[in-house]
Amino acid sequence: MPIVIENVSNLSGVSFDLNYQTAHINYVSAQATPPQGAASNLLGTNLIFLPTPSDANGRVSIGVTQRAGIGATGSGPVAWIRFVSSGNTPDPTNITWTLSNVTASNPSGGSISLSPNSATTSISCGCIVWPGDANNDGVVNSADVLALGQFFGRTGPNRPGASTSWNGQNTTCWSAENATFADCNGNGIVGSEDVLPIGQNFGRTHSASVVSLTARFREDTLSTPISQGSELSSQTPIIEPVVLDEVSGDNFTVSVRVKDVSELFGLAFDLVYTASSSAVEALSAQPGPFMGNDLLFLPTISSLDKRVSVGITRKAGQGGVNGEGIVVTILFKGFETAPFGTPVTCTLENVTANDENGNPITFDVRSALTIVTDVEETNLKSELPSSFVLHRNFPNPFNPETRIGYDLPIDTPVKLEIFNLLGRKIRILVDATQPPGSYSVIWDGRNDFGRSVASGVYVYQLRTREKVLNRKLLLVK
Ligand SMILES: [Ca+2]
Ligand SMILES: [Ca+2]
Repeated sequence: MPIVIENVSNLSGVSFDLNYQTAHINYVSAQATPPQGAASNLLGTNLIFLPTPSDANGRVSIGVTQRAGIGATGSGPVAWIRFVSSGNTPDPTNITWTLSNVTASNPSGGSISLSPNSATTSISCGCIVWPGDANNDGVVNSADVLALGQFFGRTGPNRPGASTSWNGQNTTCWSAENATFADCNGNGIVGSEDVLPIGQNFGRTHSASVVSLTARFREDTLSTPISQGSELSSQTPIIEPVVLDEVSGDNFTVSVRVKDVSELFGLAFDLVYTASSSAVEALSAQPGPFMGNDLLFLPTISSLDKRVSVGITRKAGQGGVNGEGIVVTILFKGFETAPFGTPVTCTLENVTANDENGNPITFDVRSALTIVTDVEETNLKSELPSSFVLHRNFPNPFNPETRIGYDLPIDTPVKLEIFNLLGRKIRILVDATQPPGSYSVIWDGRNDFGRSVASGVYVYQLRTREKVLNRKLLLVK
C-alpha cells in the first residue's frame, strides 16, 4: 500500500494516520525505502522514518521527514505499508483506506496543507507465486526442489496468465496452500517440469511477499506434529563428504554420504571446495543410489564460487529412506598444471532436509574432507613407452594404511620409496628386480625405523631403470 503525494511544492516532511478496517487484513510493516520495482521516494533517500502501528484500532501512524531538509517538489510515494490478508478473506473483499491527522511542512518549518483522499482496494486471499521460489522463502535455491518432491502430483487451479519470468503472479491458493508455490510453471500440477523455473530463476530474491508468507509458512509447520518422536533412534543423523573410489586419469569423485537417517525424503546442500583456481574444477554431479532412482534432482555448479549446490528429493507418496548411503556423487577434474601437493578441502554448507511431510531433519554436518589432487610425472627419457604406471593410492587420505599399485612393462630393477615434501626419504617399500606385471604394496604410515610418521602430504616414488614416477598421498590421523 504506497502512500502517494501529488502536486506538492518544497515538501520536507509529512505525518498522517492511515485508517482501515481490521476484519480481513493485518498490518505487517512500513518502510520509506521503495520495494523492488516501485518508484523512488518523493522525499529522497536520506530520511527519518517513524511508523507507529495500532493494528487493533485499524490505524497506523507514519512520520517521514528529510534529514537534510532540502525540500521536494512534484508527485510520488513517501511511504509503503504492508498488510497481509487473513486466510478466511472472502474473494474479493473491498478495503477502504482513509487518511487523517495529516500535517506537512517545508524546510523552514512552514506548514503545507494537504487534502487527503480516500481509496478503496479490492483484495483477494490469493497467493502470489514467484516462479521457482517453490518453498516461498524469498530466494530461489536448491532447497526449492524439496517442495516439489513434497507436493509432487498435487493439483490445483491453473495460474491465470502464468509465466516463468521473474515477477510475483497472483493466483488462487490451493487447498494445501504451500503446494501453490511448488507449481512453479503454473499449469495446475506439481511435476518434474517445475524444476525448470527453479533453474531459470536460480539465485533470484524477492521481498514483496516475504513477510506475510513466511509467517503463514511457520503456522503450517507448527500445526503439523513433528514425527521425529520416540519411535525413532535418538542418534543424530550424519552427513559427510567422502572419497570412495578413484576415477581414471586426473579425475576423482567426492561423494556425500548420510548415516543413521530416518525417513529422508528431500535433501539440499552446497558442497564448497577450496583449492587454488588452477587445481581442480567440479564437472558434474549425479544422484547416488540411496534415495532411489525416481527422483527430482537439480545440481547447480558454479566454478567461480567453487560451489556445487544440489537439491534432490523423492516424490510424494514414495515415503522416505532409512539408514546409510550415498546420496550424491560429484566428479572433479584435477588439472595437470596444479601445484605439486595441492590439497582440496570440501565442506558442506546450507544443509536442508525433510521427511515426506515436510518436517525438517537435522543433520550433524561432519568436518571437511581434504583430498590431495593431481599427479606429477617425470619422464627420464620421453621416447620410452608410457606403460610404466604408478597408480593412485587407495584409500587417500588414509589412516593407518594405504595400498599403492604399479605396473611394469619389462623386467627391471624397482625402487618404491616414500619421501616427505622436503625430499627426505622416509621409507623403502620395494628394492628389488622384478619381472613385468602388476604389483601392489601396503604402506602402514611408518618410517624405516618402525615409527609412525606425522600427518601430512608425502610423495611416493617408483624408480625403475628407465622411468621415475611420483604421486602424492595424504596421511590424516
Ligand atoms: Ca525458496
Ligand atoms: Ca507445474
